[in-house]
Amino acid sequence: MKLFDELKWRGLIKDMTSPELEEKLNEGGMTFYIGTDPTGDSLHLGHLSSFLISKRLKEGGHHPILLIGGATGRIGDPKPNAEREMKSIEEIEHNIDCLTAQVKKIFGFEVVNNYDWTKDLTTIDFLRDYGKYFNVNYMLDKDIIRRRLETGITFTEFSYMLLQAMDFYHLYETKGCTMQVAGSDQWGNITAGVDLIRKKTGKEAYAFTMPLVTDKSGNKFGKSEGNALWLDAKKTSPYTMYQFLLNVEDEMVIDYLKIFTFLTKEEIEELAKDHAENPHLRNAHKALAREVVKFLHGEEGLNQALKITDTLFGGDIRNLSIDEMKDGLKDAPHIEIEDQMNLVDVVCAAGIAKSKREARDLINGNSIAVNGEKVKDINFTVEKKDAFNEELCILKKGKKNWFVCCFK
Ligand code: 545
Repeated sequence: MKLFDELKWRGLIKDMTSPELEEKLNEGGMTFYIGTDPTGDSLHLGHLSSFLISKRLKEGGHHPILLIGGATGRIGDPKPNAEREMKSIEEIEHNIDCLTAQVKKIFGFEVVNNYDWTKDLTTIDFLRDYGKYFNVNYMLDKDIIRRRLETGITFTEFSYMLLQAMDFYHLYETKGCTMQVAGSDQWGNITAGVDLIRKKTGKEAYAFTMPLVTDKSGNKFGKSEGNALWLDAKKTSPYTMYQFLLNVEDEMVIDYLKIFTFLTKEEIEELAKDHAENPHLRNAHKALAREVVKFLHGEEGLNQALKITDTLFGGDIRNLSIDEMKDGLKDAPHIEIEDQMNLVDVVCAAGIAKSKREARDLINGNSIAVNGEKVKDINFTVEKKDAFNEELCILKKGKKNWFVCCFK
């Protein structure tokens, strides 16, 4: 399949600057860039889709540049509703370091920082060499700016689009970069760059955006209970990422396979068929979770996610390290117990049984395991010295109901 058709099929093209781009994309050989501001110390799942495009384009014979917005991050891309809080320089610098390392690690592409070519530009030169190319009416007509006119916008944020436009022009001049790619929220900033290049050089540059990824109700994808799913394994473990993807909405799983994996059209169509016929097998979900976790965290991260998943699905908790236990059981009920406590009381305290009698019945019925071993003795004492790392005592009821006891 040709690159353009493939991107279309995956649902990765929303707006394009010109229809010529189809052929340009298919031909290969363009240098392009995608940018991100250091507003956080890690990318999350919501950003991943547009960064993955850079890999797809690279495979199609184009040359990627990843830009970290050291300059633009000091200003803040206007949000449609309100002015951003300015971040401290220390925080921005920290985020730049984290993000640069992260994108290098995940994508291995050339990374540039726009602070390098803007920090020495004087205000006078800025106004003469760039400001003069922007009619304020043109700027006011940009979607985001229009949406901010009611609530107001500072001159600082209003100027943001000029900085992003300057970047495109700079990369065009210094690196022969002729295309910019991003999520659709960036359309205004991107076209400002295309227009600047045309005005300053008389030449045409290109861009396309991809739709922002959403869930089936149209909400931004990539948050679970208000928490972002970070690409940094220290912030979101491979297991947590795996579980999130394993549980995406059935109606969306095929779309996500197209957006987030490098599986081929044939493979995805096969999974779509399987998902339609045997939804309970969750093969499409498993493929999505497996592919994304493997891409982000390698075989090792995937194996860890699978090991925790399998263990919690009826396996032996002793197979896990203490960190894996904590990771896998972070959403399980947690209770505090004394250093030595009768199992019957622990079972009640954990809410596993409503009465001592019920607790005894469960223990007698062989339903309770402590630290991986079935306990049938109702006089059993749960003791700190037997706990994992003398820290965690793990109870299981039945096959896969887990409870974590921590000592006071
Ligand atoms: C700055 C200078 C340039 C080109 C681009 C930029 C950044 C751009 C922007 N992009 C977004 C972003 O989010 C914060 C990430 C936190 C670590 O604001 N003005 O920086 C997102 N971008 C990826 C996609 C996006 C966009 O990084 O383009 O659409 C999200 O999917 O919102 O010369």
